[in-house]
Amino acid sequence: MVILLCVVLTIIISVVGMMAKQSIGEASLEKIGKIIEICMCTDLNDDGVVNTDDLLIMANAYKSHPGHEKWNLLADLDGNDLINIVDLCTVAKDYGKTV
Ligand SMILES: [Ca+2]
Ligand SMILES: [Ca+2]
Repeated sequence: MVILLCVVLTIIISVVGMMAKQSIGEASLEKIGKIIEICMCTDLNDDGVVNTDDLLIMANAYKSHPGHEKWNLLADLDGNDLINIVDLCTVAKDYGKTV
């Protein structure tokens, strides 16, 4: 579900980007794309920064699946119904990024 949302957002960003290139600069479009990517995916607590709080959310849900008491849909970044190393590495990759 999260992956589908990210894909849809990526498509929207691409379309909007093509339409908006004439009115705003290339650097601004890149920044907007990064903001949306961070907001929707790896900034799990939506506080504007990817940091240890997000990693803690991931750690609390680690090895969980739908129906498990620690399941957290937000932490399943690749949408495979399992919180695992792939999801953890995705957050780690963005560590320190801010909106
Ligand atoms: Ca965060
Ligand atoms: Ca996953």
